[in-house]
Amino acid sequence: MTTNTTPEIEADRSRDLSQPLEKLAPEERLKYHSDYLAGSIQDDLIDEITLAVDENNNKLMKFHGIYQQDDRDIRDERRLQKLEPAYTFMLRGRMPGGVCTPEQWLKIDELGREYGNDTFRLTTRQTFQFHYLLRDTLRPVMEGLREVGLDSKAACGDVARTVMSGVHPGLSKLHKQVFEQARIASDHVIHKTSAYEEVWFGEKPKEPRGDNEEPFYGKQYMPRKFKIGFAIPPSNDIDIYSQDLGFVAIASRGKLKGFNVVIGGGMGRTDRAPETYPRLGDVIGYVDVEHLLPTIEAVMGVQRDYGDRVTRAHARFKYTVDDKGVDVVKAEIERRLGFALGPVKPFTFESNGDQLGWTTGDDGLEHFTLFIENGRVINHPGRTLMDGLKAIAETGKCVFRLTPNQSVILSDIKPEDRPAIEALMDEHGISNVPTKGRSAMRLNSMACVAMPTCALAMAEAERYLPELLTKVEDLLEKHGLTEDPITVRMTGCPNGCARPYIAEIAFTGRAPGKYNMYLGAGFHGERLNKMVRENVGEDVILELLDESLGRYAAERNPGERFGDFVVRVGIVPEVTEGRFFND
Ligand code: SRM
Ligand code: SF4
Repeated sequence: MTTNTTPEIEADRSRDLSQPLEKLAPEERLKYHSDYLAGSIQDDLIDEITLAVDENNNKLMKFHGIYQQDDRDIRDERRLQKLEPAYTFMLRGRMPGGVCTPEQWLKIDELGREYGNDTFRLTTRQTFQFHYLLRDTLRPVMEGLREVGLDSKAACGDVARTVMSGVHPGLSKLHKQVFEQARIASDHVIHKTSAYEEVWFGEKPKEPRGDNEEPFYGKQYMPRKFKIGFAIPPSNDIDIYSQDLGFVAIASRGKLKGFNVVIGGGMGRTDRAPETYPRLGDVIGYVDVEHLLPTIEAVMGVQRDYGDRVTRAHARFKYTVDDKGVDVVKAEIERRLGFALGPVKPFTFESNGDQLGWTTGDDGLEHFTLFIENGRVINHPGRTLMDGLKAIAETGKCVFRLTPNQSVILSDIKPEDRPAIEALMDEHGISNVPTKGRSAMRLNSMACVAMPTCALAMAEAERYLPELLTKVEDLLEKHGLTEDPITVRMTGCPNGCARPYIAEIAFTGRAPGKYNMYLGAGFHGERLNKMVRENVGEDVILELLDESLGRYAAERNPGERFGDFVVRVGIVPEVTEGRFFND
């Protein structure tokens, strides 16, 4: 680890890696003694007494992209019957920039049908998840993914997660160049341990795992998860200000030159714990493309060495940035880089949503962004989404690009292939046209998974938001706002997996049927929203929406966004600066 640090950083080493292990969080000891994440997972996979794994292996399996869960819909019933919980596993794949070949899509579809209850889920970080996997099916699923060049490394755990990248290839000449950098970054930050191959594929490591197993991470990996994303203006689809480390692409005459560097974003908070809070990242400077990897190492290195390893709730980079101060952290990054960051280059964002429907790129290729409500790929009567996407993948005529808004772009379609794709979409009832039940607000909505699989959910999200929106759509119709894009996001708890704190309207779960309600974020994710009602049910939510949407329809300025309007007219009170959050 680095020894020559900036004086300010050196003055506060109370929580860094130099502390004795016994003073750190239990997870730090677990990682240290885990033989680089192998633990005893292999033994647990064949334990015949239970269908679960033990607590430590459960934590280690997260680094392999797997979470143990139980079906919360039947938890109480099983407890009464004195049965162990209905244990299943969630497996999250790694998919930098969300790019998925038709062959990969078909394999994900096949595995979802065979092992995952006939469904799979697209996530807010451009990847896919299976739920309901039984422990015995984890290895076949891993093998299936491997057959098509996919894995679940670093999809979870205290490492750099799936790297996000602006998704739409038709919107910018820069897309290909930026995606390539995102892919290189993803390969660079991925953890190197051979434990993954050993546990899931029975491959013995060539050498015993020793001190060089993880040249960057070491035995204790990062203090917590670390998230990296690349945005391509004017689209802020990846919500750059919510990333631990973000890169805003800067170009000159269509050629990628470098990136503005954004540090310290994050969403997670805990109710009634003001020491936890969402934070928007700070734009601290500019680097040329050739300095991308050193910059990532420098920024991650600061968090690796100075992040809090005692209190996990305080271990995200955003708290390191606030505790030390942005300027101090920036100076330490520059010291590690050996040069000063350049001045921030101008850029403009317009939206953090997806551009839905058909777009034609400069190269003549066509792209169709298909809205997938809350990322759930499943068949419904009259809308056989899973079958339709499978049929489209079978044509082999498009690339699948998973968007940061849980949807998919059927991309790179030759004009002569478009009629065949459209015919399949029609056949399976897939369409984005904003009509009743397809308001622009719904098309700009996201909900996290929540019940019944998420262990942390306190209220419904994915299963409830569509129903709530149907009621809100009556209000939209009443006020003539059906076609106005307004972002709305819901999560089952305050952790913020659907990035609710940067939605114009947001709900975070408090208890069954009860939500905190937030209003007033910026349309392109540049301003946090603010809590306007605490722990309220549907009646209060609809009443406040009726009033504020009604006023918006009647009193807005030309082109004014809903989030800006509710701030301007004081429905969201006490705004003193552009970036705020206060509950
Ligand atoms: Fe998340 C934990 C689902 C994106 C912040 N998140 C979880 C877990 C694994 C619950 C758990 O720890 O037991 C959820 C699994 C539910 C399930 O049944 O599948 C879960 N998070 C998701 C997904 C699937 C939501 C979705 O509907 O798409 C997203 C998967 C992304 C991916 O592909 O990697 C997901 N989670 C996010 C995001 C958004 C983002 O990264 O852009 C955030 C906010 C950004 C951030 O990290 O600050 C997010 N998830 C959290 C947190 C709060 C972290 C914190 O700093 O406090 C937790 C809880 C934790 O880590 O302790 C969490
Ligand atoms: Fe679970 Fe909460 Fe994340 Fe929703 S926001 S998936 S309820 S952890």
